[in-house]
Amino acid sequence: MAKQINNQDITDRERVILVSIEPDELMLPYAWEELTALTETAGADVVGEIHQNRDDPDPKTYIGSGKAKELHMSVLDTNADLVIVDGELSSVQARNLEEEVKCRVIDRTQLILDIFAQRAQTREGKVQVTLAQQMYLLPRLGNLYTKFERQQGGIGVRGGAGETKLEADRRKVRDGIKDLEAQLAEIRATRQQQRAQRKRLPFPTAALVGYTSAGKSTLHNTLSGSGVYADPKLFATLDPTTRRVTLPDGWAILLTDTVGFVRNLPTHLVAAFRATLEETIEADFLIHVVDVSHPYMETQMRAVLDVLEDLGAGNKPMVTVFNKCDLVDDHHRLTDLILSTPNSVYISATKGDGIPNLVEHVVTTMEALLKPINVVVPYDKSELVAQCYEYGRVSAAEYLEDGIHVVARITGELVGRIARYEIEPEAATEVAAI
Ligand SMILES: Nc1nc2c(ncn2[C@@H]2O[C@H](COP(=O)(O)OP(=O)(O)O)[C@@H](O)[C@H]2O)c(=O)[nH]1
Ligand SMILES: [Mg+2]
Repeated sequence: MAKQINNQDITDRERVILVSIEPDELMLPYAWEELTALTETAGADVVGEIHQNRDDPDPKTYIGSGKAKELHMSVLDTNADLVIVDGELSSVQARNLEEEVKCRVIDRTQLILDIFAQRAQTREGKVQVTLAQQMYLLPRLGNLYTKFERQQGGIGVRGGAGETKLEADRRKVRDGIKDLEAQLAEIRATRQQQRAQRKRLPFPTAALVGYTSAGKSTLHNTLSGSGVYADPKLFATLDPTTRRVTLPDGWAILLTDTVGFVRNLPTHLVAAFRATLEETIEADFLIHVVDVSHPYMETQMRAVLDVLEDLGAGNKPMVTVFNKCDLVDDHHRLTDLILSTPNSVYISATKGDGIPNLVEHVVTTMEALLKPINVVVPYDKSELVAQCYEYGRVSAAEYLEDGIHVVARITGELVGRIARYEIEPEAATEVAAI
């Protein structure tokens, strides 16, 4: 079994200073917004930002030494615990910068890996993230040592005499990677089976997908409010990113917030990222949140749809939400988008504009997923009838001698439990006539 590496870089509510060398002025606000959203997703607070405009990072300290001094002052002023650099650091840069600012320094990749580690739920997801963490570590091992590598072991030690500590460590990590890859292959072989066994809830479920900082978490909060769960036991097993959303007529869906797509995701993190999206495969339908004010909106939408397609979630019903409409002055553009995108709405998650319209679309999408049933449920199984009321839409119910006759539309999961009491439509009229 692989060693589980969980959330090793960031702990709750750490105070973080962000560092960027983004040279493109147009992109800088988006870079800040994204890195902030990622930091908050990891559970930390941003207390400062330091920018240096440069095309290439400084090979020794990432930012120039003058900026590094400024960063050190900023760390002292804000009492920060951690610095996060919006790029990839070599271990030389990380070590030098840490010495300069007297504070822990991590890069964007470590931050993303941290979030993935927090969010991965399935065994496959966890193994996938551990694998990405090991791959990140491997090329950085060399620089963790001084140039005087120690000789390790002697005769009889695996690897033989003369193997340096560095070589031994690299070998250990490589062996670990091989082992994780083997585990993945084995998990994939049995995946279908596991999915079938997983206990599903009778609620319709939806997942929020879209780019980081599109506004998924804001919308998740807006929609779920602080609803009290009807059945605490049922929800005790849910992960904290899933909440119940009560719809206007009293029915509910379960809504999961996902990590979100990341701008310029390092390629070696793609597999781990996909593993965190597994809940979207389980969801009955998707809510695709798009930042309508973003200059690369179309590219981002395309990327999201392509990955969903690859994951086998391409055919799921989807509501497209053009968010942050408060930042768009061109009203025609918004209406054109709505007209050219099926089942779409525009909203402002922060201002609350368009939320009732979105809820209407959610309701219609959910209703289309319910399946019709016509059953006579024996009295000793009457809890099934209660569930029809709670999780579906009951159009008729009648207490008969041998059971409760119910005509309703319910979720696929509940259909599985109740289908054996199904009656023929003709039989139904007979029953009703008695
Ligand atoms: N102007 C504006 N900002 C928004 C809106 N929705 C979200 N934001 C901001 O966008 C940033 C990212 O939002 P967040 O919900 O964390 O995005 P996520 O990464 O998709 O979960 C936050 O600063 C939000 O306050 C909106 O409708 N209008
Ligand atoms: Mg979020």
